[in-house]
Amino acid sequence: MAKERGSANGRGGASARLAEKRPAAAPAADPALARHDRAELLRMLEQMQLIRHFEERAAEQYTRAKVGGYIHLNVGEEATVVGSIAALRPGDYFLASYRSHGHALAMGTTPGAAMAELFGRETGTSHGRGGSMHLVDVAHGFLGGYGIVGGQLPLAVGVAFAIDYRGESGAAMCQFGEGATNIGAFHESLNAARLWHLPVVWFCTNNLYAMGHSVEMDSAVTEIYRKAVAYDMPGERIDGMDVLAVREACEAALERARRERMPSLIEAVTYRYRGHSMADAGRYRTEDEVRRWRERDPITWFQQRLLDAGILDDARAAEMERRATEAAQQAVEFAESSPEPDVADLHLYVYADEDS
Ligand SMILES: Cc1ncc(C[n+]2csc(CCOP(=O)(O)OP(=O)(O)O)c2C)c(N)n1
Repeated sequence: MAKERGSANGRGGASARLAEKRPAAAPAADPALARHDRAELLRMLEQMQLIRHFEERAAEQYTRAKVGGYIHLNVGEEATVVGSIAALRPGDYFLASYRSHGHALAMGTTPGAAMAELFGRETGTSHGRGGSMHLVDVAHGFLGGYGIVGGQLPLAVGVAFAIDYRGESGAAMCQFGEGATNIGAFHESLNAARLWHLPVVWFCTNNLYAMGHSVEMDSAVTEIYRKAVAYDMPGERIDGMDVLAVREACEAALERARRERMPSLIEAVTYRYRGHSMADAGRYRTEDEVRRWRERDPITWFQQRLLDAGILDDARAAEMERRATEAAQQAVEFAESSPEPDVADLHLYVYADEDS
């Protein structure tokens, strides 16, 4: 059932081919825009801008030693974040990898609570106990970022099983990198989901590298969507720099999950501009490759489409940019001025209590 849509395929050199694919100018008529509400389109742009600014401020704060542990940014991958989450409906759940600041924000976590969690402050989403790799916001349906590669996949099976068991109408969406598709839990999870007809969408963010390993170095099958064939479920490769392509593929897959109890595997091809985490010299890729992907920037591209279609004008674009910058700055100030957890509370949140 696997198919490919709108992207290059084949082993080797995927990065170069995908980077060259985009036409320089947006087409005069943009039918994808016409399928969406104007306010929704602007909201998606606004979210991508916020995520970009939040991430850049987070990186800056990390270099000032305000953030402990590691941070993994999804700068460059914003269309995969916003497109997939825009496809969710109330009652759906989302699980992600450790590269999940943007996911938390798109799910509705306030920038202040997300930044405070990075700073390890009491006002963070997990009272500062989780940090960057373990953001979680159950009230908004965000069931967490996970530091163990692929650790979220078996959990998503459990969430989808619970949805079915309780007779709920939603679905679970589970994001992970392409590196995670080489571990046992990926295969066990897809198998169980298909076998038990669970309402789950597997969303692979293929940014072409797992730390310093290119996809060609670590996966026998480099077109990740084709791994769906092994579990007899639909698989699709999409352009992860195109927020609307991501949203539409995810909407279709979520609908299939909710109505037909048929899981799917979506592979969104994208690129992280920054290093794997903050300490990464990036010797495994060339500056020219990074530059070519930056030319396909998902935010600039989407904004230009909205300008070309008359949905946005320059003044409003500048105002949106200003608001995103300000929101990220306010998040830093909120985190900075928030209290550290009290040492007397050290024992809290180790085990769930009956109310949680
Ligand atoms: C089980 C496990 N093995 C190894 C690691 C170390 N590690 C952290 S991220 C990473 C690469 C994962 O790459 P990918 O799944 O493609 O996601 P990306 O970081 O590119 O978003 C590795 C090997 C880990 N966190 N967990």
